Amino acid sequence: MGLNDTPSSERIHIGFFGKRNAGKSSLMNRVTGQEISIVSEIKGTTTDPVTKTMELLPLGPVLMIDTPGLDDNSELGDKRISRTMRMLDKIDIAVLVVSALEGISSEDQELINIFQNRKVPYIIAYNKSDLHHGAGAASGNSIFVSALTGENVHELKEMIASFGKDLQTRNFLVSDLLNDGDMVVLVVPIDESAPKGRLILPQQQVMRDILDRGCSFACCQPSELSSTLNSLARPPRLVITDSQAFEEVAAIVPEEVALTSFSILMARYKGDLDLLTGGAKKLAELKTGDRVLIAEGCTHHRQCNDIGTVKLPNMIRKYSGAEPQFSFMSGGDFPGDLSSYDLIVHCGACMLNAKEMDHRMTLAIEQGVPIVNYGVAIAQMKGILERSLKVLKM
Ligand SMILES: Nc1nc2c(ncn2[C@@H]2O[C@H](COP(=O)(O)OP(=O)(O)OP(=O)(O)O)[C@@H](O)[C@H]2O)c(=O)[nH]1
Ligand code: SF4
Ligand SMILES: [Mg+2]
Repeated sequence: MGLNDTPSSERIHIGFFGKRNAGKSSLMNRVTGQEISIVSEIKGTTTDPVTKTMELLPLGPVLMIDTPGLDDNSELGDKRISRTMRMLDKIDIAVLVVSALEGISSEDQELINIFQNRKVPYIIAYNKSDLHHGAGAASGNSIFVSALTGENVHELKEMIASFGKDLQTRNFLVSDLLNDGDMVVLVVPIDESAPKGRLILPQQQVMRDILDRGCSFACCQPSELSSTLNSLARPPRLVITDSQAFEEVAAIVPEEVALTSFSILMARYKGDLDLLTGGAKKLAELKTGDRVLIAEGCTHHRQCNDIGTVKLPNMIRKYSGAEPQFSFMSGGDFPGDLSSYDLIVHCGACMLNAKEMDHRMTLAIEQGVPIVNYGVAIAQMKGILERSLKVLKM
């Protein structure tokens, strides 16, 4: 990801699904205007999801995802299908590509049922309209297109954009808590877990949101916090700290100044803060032998380092006074069956889009398993959760 790019987690995800040879790759190439995905007359050409970021006006930044055909019955095909199904967890809008010559097959109908069950808005694109006489115009959520001639591809893009409009009622990270002219202090410890030469995504996003609101911020390490606060003409509206420095920062920031953490703001932005604070209560109740799933949204976790694997389990042992059994998972792996767990502790999900985190939380709710995230869990165990939630309730 370049510095100037919108991160994928903030983009609307648009997936192309359908049978092999329906023309998914051809159509995605047409829509993006680039030869991103390989096209051939051989069935099963696309074997792994292929993605392309683009600006889809008037919608804004999107991520286009081409998927393998879902009608492959081989053993390898089963793996592809499960990977494509996992893709569905993060799709905001689906384009079902159907050959206009063949019409909707049973596999297509199965996909439609899945879209409907998961409430994913979908468009049916009848492709290869150049070969099909009597191809109609767009109606409702279906449209006749030709990836070969480009017919109606512009209309398809407009249809996608109009389906996406409803998704744009986006949440705010912090700007809704601020008034004109407010000043915010950000505390960013630069320790060995900080990436070299840059700030991490949640910090960048908070800064951008403050700027968008026309407010300002000062940013310092914990060791400079006292002097930074002293240098201000009046107390800041809010102090936002990295969770790991929470205790140290809480001791410095006067009680009457609002204090919260990047990860609590992130939890409110991406997730269901009530659900996560509810899940935090379970930490104190854990017993020896209880099963705790620690789940991370990406595998490279440069930003998270050993928080999930080392620091959190140690904190949890100490806080609960028990020896729970920890399991770890990262990246796209998130089990559909959570019933064997007593608690799920999820990372801040900065690399996951809201849709995917939503899906994970829904699984936890449906199966009655408490879920908490790193930031909320750390705040709870350090005894500062209440204080950091206060500003959000005003
Ligand atoms: N005539 C015509 N041929 C098309 C059109 N779109 C795709 N094709 C052809 O259909 C064949 C399959 O196209 P792909 O885009 O590879 O299909 P796919 O759905 O991605 O297939 P898999 O990756 O195998 O699942 C290719 O030979 C394309 O040239 C179209 O609009 N009209
Ligand atoms: S918060 Fe989760 S998604 Fe973000 S870097 Fe850490 S492990 Fe990856
Ligand atoms: Mg393909």
